[in-house]
Order: sequence, then C-alpha cells, then structure tokens
Amino acid sequence: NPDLTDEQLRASIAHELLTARDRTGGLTDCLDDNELTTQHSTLMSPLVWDLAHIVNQEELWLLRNVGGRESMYPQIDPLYDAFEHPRSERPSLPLLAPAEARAYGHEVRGRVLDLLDGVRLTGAPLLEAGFAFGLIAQHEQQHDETMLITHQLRAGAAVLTAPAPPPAPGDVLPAEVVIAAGPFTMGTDTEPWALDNERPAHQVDLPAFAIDTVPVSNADYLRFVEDGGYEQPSWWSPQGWEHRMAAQLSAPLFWTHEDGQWLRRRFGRTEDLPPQEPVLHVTWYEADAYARWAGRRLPTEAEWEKAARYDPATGRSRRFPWGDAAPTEQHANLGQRHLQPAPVGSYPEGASPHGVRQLIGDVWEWTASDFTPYPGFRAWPYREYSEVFFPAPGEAAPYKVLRGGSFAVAPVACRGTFRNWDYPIRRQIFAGFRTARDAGSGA
Ligand code: AVJ
Ligand code: FE
Repeated sequence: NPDLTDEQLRASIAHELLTARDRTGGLTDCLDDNELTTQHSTLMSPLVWDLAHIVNQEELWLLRNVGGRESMYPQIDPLYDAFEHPRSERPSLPLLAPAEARAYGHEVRGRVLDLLDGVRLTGAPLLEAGFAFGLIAQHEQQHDETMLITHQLRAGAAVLTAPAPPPAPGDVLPAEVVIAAGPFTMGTDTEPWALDNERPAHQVDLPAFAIDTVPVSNADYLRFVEDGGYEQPSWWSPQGWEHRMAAQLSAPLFWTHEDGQWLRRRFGRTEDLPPQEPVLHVTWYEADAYARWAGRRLPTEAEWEKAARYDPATGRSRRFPWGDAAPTEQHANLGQRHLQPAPVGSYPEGASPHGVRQLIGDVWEWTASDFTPYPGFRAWPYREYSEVFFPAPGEAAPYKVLRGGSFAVAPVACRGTFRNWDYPIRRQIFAGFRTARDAGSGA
C-alpha cells in the first residue's frame, strides 16, 4: 500500500512474511517425513523440495542480493534452482531432510528480520517500497498454493481441515452484465509489489462485451457433461479434441460417477458434487469447449481486467473490483481460509461497479488469452519469473493466462492486475472459468 509510513511498511512486511510461514507450516507440519519426501504426483515436487526452495529463494533475494551476504550453503543452491532440475527429477536429488529444511528456514528468517530492522526501504529499485520483501512473501505464498495442489493430488486420509465458506446471500442476479465499448487502463505502474508481467500500465480499447456475473458452477458444467459435451467434437477446438481423446477426459478431474450420483474427491474426502460451487479442475480446453456449447466464449484477459478494475463513474482502473482497499473476509475467499470455493453469488461486497462477483478469489479463471508481454515489458528483477514463459519469436504461445486467484491464493499474491499462466492441458490447479460474448456496438 503506497500510503504507509516507513514504520507501517516494515510492520506489514514482517506480517506478510509471518503469514506466509504460518501457511507453509500448516501445509507441512501435518505430514510425516515419509509423506514430505514422497513424490505424490509426477506433476509436483516432493513437499520437502518446496519447503527448502522457499527458504533458498529468501536467502538469495534478501540475504545475498539485498543484504550482500555470501551463500550460506553453496553446495545446496543448485538443488533448489527450479530451472536446473525439472519436478520429475527432484525426488532423486540429495535434498535436505524435513528437519534440516525447517532449521534452514528458521536460520534464514531470523537473519531476514534482522536485515529488515536496519535496511532502507527506498533508494534502489529492489528496495523501493520493500519490493524484494514483497517478492519473497508472494513467492512463498505461491508455493503454498503449489503445496496445496500436492495435498489435493495426494492419496490417503485427509490431514487438512478448514471451515466451509458462508452460504451465498441468494439474491437474484442477472446472468451477465454488459460492459460498454471504450478504453481502459490495463496493467500498472503504481502497484508497489506488482511483478514484471503486470507492468507497464497501458491503454486498451475494447468493443462492448457481456461477461457472466458469477463463475460457471458445477451444476452448469454438469449440464454440458450430461448433454454429451465430451462426445461432440464440434464443441472443441482441434487441439482440445485431440487432448480430450488422448487423455480420455470425460469430466473434471476428481469427479466420479457412482450409482447415478456425481461425487468429487477433495483433500482426501469424497463427497456429493456441490451444485452451487464454481467448477474446478478443468483444462483450458474443457473451459473453451463448455463456452462454445453454451453459445459463448472465454473472456479475453483484457475483458476480464476491465470487468474487474474499470470504474465507469471515474474512468479509472482500481486495484480490486470493490475499490482500492486491501481484501477483507467480506470481499473475497482468499488465503486458504476455506479449503474450497464459495458458492456462486457469494461476496456481494466484493462485486465490481458493474455487479460482477467473485472475480477475486474462489477459482482461478481461464481466459482466452495467451501469456504474452505487455507493450513496453521489461524483465525484472529476473528473466526467469516471466520472460522465459513468453512465446519464442515465431512460435505459438505455450501458456494461457488465468486471472483472479483461487481460495488457495494469499491476498499478498492477488490483485486486479495479477497474471497467472499454465499449459492449456493442466487441471490439477485450482482453475475454473466464466464465459463472455460480444455485445455489439449499441450495448
Ligand atoms: C506464476 C504460479 C506460474 O508456480 O510456476 C514460483 C510462480 N515462480 N516460483 C509457478 C513461481 C517461481 C509460478 N506461477
Ligand atoms: Fe519458486
């Protein structure tokens, strides 16, 4: 937040670092050493890798790059470089044991808090508004979401619990809202902890479009499944159909059909499919096919951001759908406070000026857009955060953009400008979607 005093900024940094570490503890202290060192899915690292990687990045960015210290354990640095070892190789590396990783975390964090006490939070780009500390708090929270995905993929009895989100208010909402044609500011120059791919701010002029008021629900999606959506190639893109056939997709991941009942497994428990919850665990290809079946399409990334940030009363793009204030429990389902998305229509206080709900939190939303740089993009502070994921010159973009954050994302790593990306075949992530359509010139 740009209006903090120096003292408040330091306190908020310490709070964000602590909040992230509490979550990391909640995701790892509940499992024994064997579970922490096992690879639960080839898509994921063993949890003990994430645990030490979080610490190694904190040491690298804060103690070495900001603090000017030497590497504490140079021999382990390559083990925790995500680009040196793909996830599939990580279980066979000589990783720190869980107790060693925790001790390393404790040691680094103590030194980081000492550094935070004395360092100037201005004067150098990496220090401006505490950016490097914000980067590290966001990084740990991103891995906390990754670790929660590992929990979802893990077999065996449940180890995590959290209260269910409150019920939706149940007020009658229009299915969609129309956003009039016109320019808006996309991206940011002012969000202090924005990552490189969210910058710079730039004008985008959009034709009128309509966008769903709420995310697509399980009940909505089930109609597509039961209408034979997975058997009808005309609803799918050619690559989507090819993938649907090769991977034998027939319903979202973690859904099962037994004795005429649709069930889904979540964090080690099997339960009836909750009809009013946003659909989760679909690939981009499934979202795209559903939208075509519904006579609609996915929103572009720019449409999503205009729906989430543009205030027609002032013409300004705000930080969040509800304004510039940081998210509270009344605005959005974030931070693993609940281990599931809230029913569609929840969080009226988090609605955008047009009345679009649940843009922030609940489920990541697939957009129609490829992950590409904004005009004027500059890689910062390291090429490997975003730039290496952009399409190579002359090649098709490998990643699609997701927006808005899920129930598993912390507020520190979620805002109206935040961009996430993944392969269009991925569905272990907490991804759902909403649909859109062109609204013509008169709307
Ligand atoms: C932005 C979620 C795609 O998890 O691969 C973590 C975040 N970058 N460590 C990822 C990230 C480096 C990244 N995503
Ligand atoms: Fe990382």
